[in-house]
Amino acid sequence: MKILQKVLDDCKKRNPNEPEFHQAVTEVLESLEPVAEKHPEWVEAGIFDRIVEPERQIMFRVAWIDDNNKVQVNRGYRVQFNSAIGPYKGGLRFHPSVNLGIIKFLGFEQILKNSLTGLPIGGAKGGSDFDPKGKSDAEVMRFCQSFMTELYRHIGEDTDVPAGDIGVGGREIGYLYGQYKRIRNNFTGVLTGKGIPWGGSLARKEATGYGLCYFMDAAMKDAGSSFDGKTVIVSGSGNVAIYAAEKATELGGKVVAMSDSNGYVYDKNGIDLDLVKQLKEVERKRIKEYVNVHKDAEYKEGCKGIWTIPCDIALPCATQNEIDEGSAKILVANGCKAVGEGANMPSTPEAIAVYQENGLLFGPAKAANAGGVATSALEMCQNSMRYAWTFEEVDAKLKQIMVDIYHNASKAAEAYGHKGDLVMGANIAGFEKVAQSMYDQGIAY
Ligand code: NDP
Ligand code: 2IT
Repeated sequence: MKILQKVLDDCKKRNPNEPEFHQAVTEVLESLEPVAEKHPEWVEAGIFDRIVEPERQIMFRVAWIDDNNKVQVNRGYRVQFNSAIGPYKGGLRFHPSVNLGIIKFLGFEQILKNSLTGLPIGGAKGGSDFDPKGKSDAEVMRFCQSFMTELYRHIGEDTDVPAGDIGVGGREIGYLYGQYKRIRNNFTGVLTGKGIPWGGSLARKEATGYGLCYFMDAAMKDAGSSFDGKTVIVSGSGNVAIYAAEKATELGGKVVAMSDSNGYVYDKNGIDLDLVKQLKEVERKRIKEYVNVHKDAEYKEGCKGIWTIPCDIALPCATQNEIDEGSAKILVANGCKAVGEGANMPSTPEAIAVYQENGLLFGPAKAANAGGVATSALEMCQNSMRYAWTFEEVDAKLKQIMVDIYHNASKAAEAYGHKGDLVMGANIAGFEKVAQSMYDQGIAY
């Protein structure tokens, strides 16, 4: 890197102790060096320096009372990263590992991902170090109400529209929405992923996982391949994982393993998804319970071991940096031909290098998992119209969006002399629109 090295150095210096944020920014700036060469006017206007600095970062105390009448304190975050092409948009993550650096890496990725969808949404992310696991519904509700009692003043249907992410699903969005409406006396599309009877979009729940498979299907078709007859591994067993497994199966693949943060199940007969849905969506239990029903399936402690199972296609759908160099090498040695990222930044830079050196088809997160936020934008659109499309209508739009993202990323990579490099293609295709918009709008932020 020549032109952008200083941007990266300054960013790291200004944001110490945020390794995930550094990782996300490094990958993007490395991809954008040829764009900086082609657009000296963007360098001159400080577009690169500005895009790595959030427009606004909000941190707040969230106090709530647990079932034993004890006061608990968590920290809430909302990082409004970039509003060049639309209102801030991105999920909320509730997980004990959440800190500012993680929210910033997610918010930064979200800028380019949201641009790739072709829809008018800026980039943001938020959340808390609150752990919903093991909490009663009443505790989760009190936490969400307290969280929203601060957050409401920073968001709005044309300002910032949060949604779900790890630890935030339909239940949490419901409690958050109820509190927002109560405070504002206002029924608007301020959150997405809402329940279907109260303004949610059909197919939003399925969208990230389905979209991942639509993206990989388009990419594999271009390479003369498909899901049909392939062995697939899906890590995680949350929202993204379940619907990635469902669509991969529908497209002819056989999903043989899924996981949670404790361990993984291997079912050589193909994962019983109805059981996984029952365990995870309804009963909120651990994946190890799977083997109580399917006695011939195996459960192993430790989630990393899932990558040692031979597969043709790997779909990491749990969390960041879940595939390291060692796991990537094992995947390759076992004959894996394609990796599609449902989670955000699930592969370390060293793992990505292994995929690329070995010619794997690699669908990077900000392109491959954009179907969730794209469908959130479709939910916003329906809310604005006060109208609702059918499942089939939303699903058809989602599919078209994912095919378009694949082709746009693929074309951008080729245009810059890196045919087949979807990491570079996605970063460039997502960035160009945001950069031009920031340039047109002057030194606004
Ligand atoms: P969920 O909370 O529904 O599920 C998360 C899954 O990942 C669970 O199975 C969880 O296991 C596992 N997991 C979480 N943290 C870890 C960890 N540190 N190590 C191993 N496993 C872990 O979240 P989602 O399915 O919504 O999100 C999964 C990924 O997809 C995240 O990276 C998220 O950012 C990304 N994503 C989500 C979108 C969405 O629309 N929801 C859109 C685009 C990307 P356990 O139950 O044990 O914690
Ligand atoms: O990472 C993501 O794209 C999400 N968690 C979805 C965000 C959204 O606003 O739907």
